Amino acid sequence: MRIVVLAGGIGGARFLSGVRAHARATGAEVTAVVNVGDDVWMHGLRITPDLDSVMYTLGGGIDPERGWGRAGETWTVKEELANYGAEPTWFGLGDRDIATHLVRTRMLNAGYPLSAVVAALCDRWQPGVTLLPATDDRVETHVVVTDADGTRAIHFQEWWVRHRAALPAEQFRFVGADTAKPAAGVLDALAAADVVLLAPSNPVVSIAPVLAVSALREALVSGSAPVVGVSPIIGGSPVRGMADKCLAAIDVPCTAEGVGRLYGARAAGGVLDAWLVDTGDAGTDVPGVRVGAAPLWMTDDDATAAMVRAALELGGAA
Ligand code: FO1
Repeated sequence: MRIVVLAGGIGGARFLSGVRAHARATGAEVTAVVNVGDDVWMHGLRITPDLDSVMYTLGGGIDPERGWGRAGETWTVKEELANYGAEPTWFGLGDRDIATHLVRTRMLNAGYPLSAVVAALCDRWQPGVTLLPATDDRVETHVVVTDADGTRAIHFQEWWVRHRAALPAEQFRFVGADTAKPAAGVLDALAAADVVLLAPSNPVVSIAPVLAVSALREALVSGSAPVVGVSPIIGGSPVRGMADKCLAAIDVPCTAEGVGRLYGARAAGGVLDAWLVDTGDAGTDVPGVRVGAAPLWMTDDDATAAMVRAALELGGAA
């Protein structure tokens, strides 16, 4: 069986670890199509947070508490940059992590597409799934905010890290999405898929920027593979991160039902065939979508693998 997973960063990485566990037990092949909307230039280096969270998590290099960056990290370069007053000082680049960004930036500057960079980095990390960026083009999530300086769009990382999403987001813009094309390998993976899973990632700033690549969304909705989403909201709260603040910004209720309706039924212009919610949200109703319930707390790989099996069964792909 060929499984394609659309995913963001930290929650997506944890989910993919369970998908990989299921694949190892069943011989399935897994391709992860990962959000690039968080990507950013910092100190002249191209940073790709969601791709790195997935690569480090599946490759065994992640710092498990943070969910980003490397385990056993040191921060000497960050401190030295701060001593020079080199802004931004609010974004932490670890010494080990910087090596990844240096290799990436050098390859991008040499003309390699991001998908080739990811493949090269994964040569070292061996994540055990095929890792693809949603697009090789520049798509960045910018957030429209208003504060004493007036109304302006700031990069997602500034909103998320510098302001801890405390500035109310008025709008999310996926800059570049209107002309971005799916990365090399993405359309082939979707065409060959037996099932497509939407990871329980942030629906607004992780899954939406992936679906904003129009040819990717088109391939998803016109493909033959069932599309099964896994709710990132349990009992009205996000499993992790600040999905509640993102959903509030677009007036979507922070519920499994609200997110399921945001994604919508494939037959009604949305993308879902099925929607897996936590057992506590079993009454969820999404018109035109088959709703199933299973425990959604990703406490370890076995628990997550059980979620994956439930999602595959719900999609009729087990
Ligand atoms: N998150 C923080 O809260 N503070 C940081 O200083 C920070 C630095 C950072 C560096 C590299 C990287 O790949 C991720 C980093 N993140 C940091 C996490 C990042 O903002 C988020 O993981 C994603 O963008 C949201 O999913």
